[in-house]
Amino acid sequence: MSLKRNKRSPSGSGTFPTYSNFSAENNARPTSVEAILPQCGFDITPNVTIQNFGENDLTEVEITYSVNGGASQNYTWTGSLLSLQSEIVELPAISYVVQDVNTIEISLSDDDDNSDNQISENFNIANEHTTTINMILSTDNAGSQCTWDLMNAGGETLYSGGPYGNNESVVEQFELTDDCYRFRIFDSAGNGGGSIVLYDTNNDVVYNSPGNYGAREEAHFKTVGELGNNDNILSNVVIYPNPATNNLNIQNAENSSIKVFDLLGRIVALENNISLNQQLDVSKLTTGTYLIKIINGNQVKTDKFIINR
Ligand SMILES: [Ca+2]
Repeated sequence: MSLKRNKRSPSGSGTFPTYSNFSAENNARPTSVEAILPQCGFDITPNVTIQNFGENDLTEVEITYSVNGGASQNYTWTGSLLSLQSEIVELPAISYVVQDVNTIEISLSDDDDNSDNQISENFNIANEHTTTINMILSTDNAGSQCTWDLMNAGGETLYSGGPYGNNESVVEQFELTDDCYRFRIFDSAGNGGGSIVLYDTNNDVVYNSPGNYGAREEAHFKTVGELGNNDNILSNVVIYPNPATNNLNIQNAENSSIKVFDLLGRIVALENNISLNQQLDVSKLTTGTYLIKIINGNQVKTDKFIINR
């Protein structure tokens, strides 16, 4: 079905043009769910984009959502969206029991077209790392804005640090037991800070940022004491450089497939049967954070990398 859009002159003080000839008068639809990074099972606050796909202004939508088929929560969005305008709605935190693969299902209240009211998104359990984690943090010219913490799945803070002086280099080592953890980095001014990397004793990166973490970012990871016993043929995979500019090297993943996703979950690169020292051309990817999934048989390794130019 094609949709005719008759553009009229913008009216009122807004600059958004008005459209007409929609098949429905009152019609909202969810267009995307922001990708959810691997999780330990802490409450999540999903972000869903809703769009007015009807003729009339959209002022209220009831959003119902649940994770892994658990208890539903409702949230009533109110606002004002003209035809085709959209808005990102941050839904209140929802608790759930984490599984290897998790699904959030979101639906909007009944309107003139209920066929487009549902959307869902999958996210994985946190990646596995060794029980010793190293952190290197470099503060910028505003080290007093920088703090961080590390919490176990029970919600207990085991390590924390900051605020710091300017242009300091901070090195920490976390000795952990088998559990799932949440690391968080904060900037009290909301504009990020210096670079930071967390990595395990196999040199696998747990979290890495050149500093553009805004007010905060977080990374979840599981620890497994016996990791590295070659039961996972992807445990020696090395992905570098990070941040990358034009090429990304994927080493020790011979014959695997790789898929690269943007944070909206869209596949932006795909390569099958890769070589031992595979080079992936990422020159066409825009600046930002990406997920790379390496698949070999039933083994999967997921990592995050940044394109920075
Ligand atoms: Ca609808």
